[in-house]
Amino acid sequence: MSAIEINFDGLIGPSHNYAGLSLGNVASASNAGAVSRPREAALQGLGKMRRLMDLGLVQGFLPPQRRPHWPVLQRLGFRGSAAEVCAAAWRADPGLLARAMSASAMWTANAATVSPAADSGDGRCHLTVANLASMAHRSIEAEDTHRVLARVFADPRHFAVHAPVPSSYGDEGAANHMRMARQHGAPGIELFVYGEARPGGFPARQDRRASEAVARLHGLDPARTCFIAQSRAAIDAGAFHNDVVAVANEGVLLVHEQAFEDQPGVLAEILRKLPEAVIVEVPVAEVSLADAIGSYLFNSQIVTLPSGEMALVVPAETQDCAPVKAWLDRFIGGNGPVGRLEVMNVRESMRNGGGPACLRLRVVTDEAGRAAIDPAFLLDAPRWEQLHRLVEAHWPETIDPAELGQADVWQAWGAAYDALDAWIGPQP
Ligand code: SUG
Repeated sequence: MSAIEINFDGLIGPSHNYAGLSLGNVASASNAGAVSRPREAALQGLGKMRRLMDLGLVQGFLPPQRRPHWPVLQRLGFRGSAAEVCAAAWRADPGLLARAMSASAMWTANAATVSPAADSGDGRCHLTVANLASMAHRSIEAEDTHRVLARVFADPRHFAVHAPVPSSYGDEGAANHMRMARQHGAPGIELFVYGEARPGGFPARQDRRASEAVARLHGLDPARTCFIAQSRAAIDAGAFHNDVVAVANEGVLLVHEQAFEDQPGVLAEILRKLPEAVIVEVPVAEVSLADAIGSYLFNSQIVTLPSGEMALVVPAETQDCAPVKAWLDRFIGGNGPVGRLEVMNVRESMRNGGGPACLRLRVVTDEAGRAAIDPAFLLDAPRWEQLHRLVEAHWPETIDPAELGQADVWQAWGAAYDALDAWIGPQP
């Protein structure tokens, strides 16, 4: 099967702001209260999409979700007109209103877990929507995410979209899942990384039982599936998702030495299940966990270019951290599996803990599967230009989170969502 990987990036929404909502996410906490720049944020994200398109890759996008999220505010007992509901929620608890206003659906690595046809029991690509149960502002994403994924991947001959697993078991989607295979289209191994929190430490967001449920739903072969405990040291250093300390593409795994609780055992298991795996382990002596997490070295995309060469798509912050930059220069300049470095400016998203890899959901499919995807969510150059213009016209320039309670702030987002909905068009 000639397979292709499509990256579906989250279009950063007009409500993008810094409310400090994610315990255990160091960037989110340290930028809490800062003024955000939603238009610039969305244009930075579009810039990344365009670069990957120009490198010859297939690029899709998922739209931002409407905020404020009225259903959750209503379920919390706020009644009246939109303005009354928001004013009352703000008076009751500004943090509560901020949670209903987050643009966090931009991080589509948390939208779902995806298993390509070559791994699943029935030869279809399976997607399970993530429940994001651990964080209040993220748990409200699942319903709309399910709706949009069911639309994008509606063809049951190629895709199966599953509802989230019950919220008693936290599931954060692809951010805690890696797939390795000789090539995208070949049968591969699937690696599910879960957390076990230390009492008094940061929360572990991924429950092993959720990962096991996803593997069952996708019909994965147990002989080609690994369940891996994330290291507590990594969680406590701020690696709230595995994709902050590891990234894989085809046969290559790039991983920090302190990513997993039983690192030697995990690496041996990977090599046993996929003997051709190439594991690049970054030693703590060269890059500390703090530098890995501060620079988001591992929150990179490794992509296979049409030439067969691999590129590493890193955030600009990696260039500001001397040990990380030195490691990258050696890695790319050496004889390793990755020959090309692409540096991206996604600083607005990064300040909330979302690097290049957080912003994308990868879907491996074949030509027939690609043809079955709703084309409204795929980009070519003219459509990218249109989306760019739409963002320039409708996204606000700045948001001060201290002003989220003011009606004119959130009312302005409505025109942006309406323009985007009109551009995407109705369900075929
Ligand atoms: O869930 N930040 C997100 C970042 C998600 C990154 N995704 C991956 N690693 N794949 C989170 O912690 C911060 C929102 C705020 O504080 O306003 C936030 O939700």
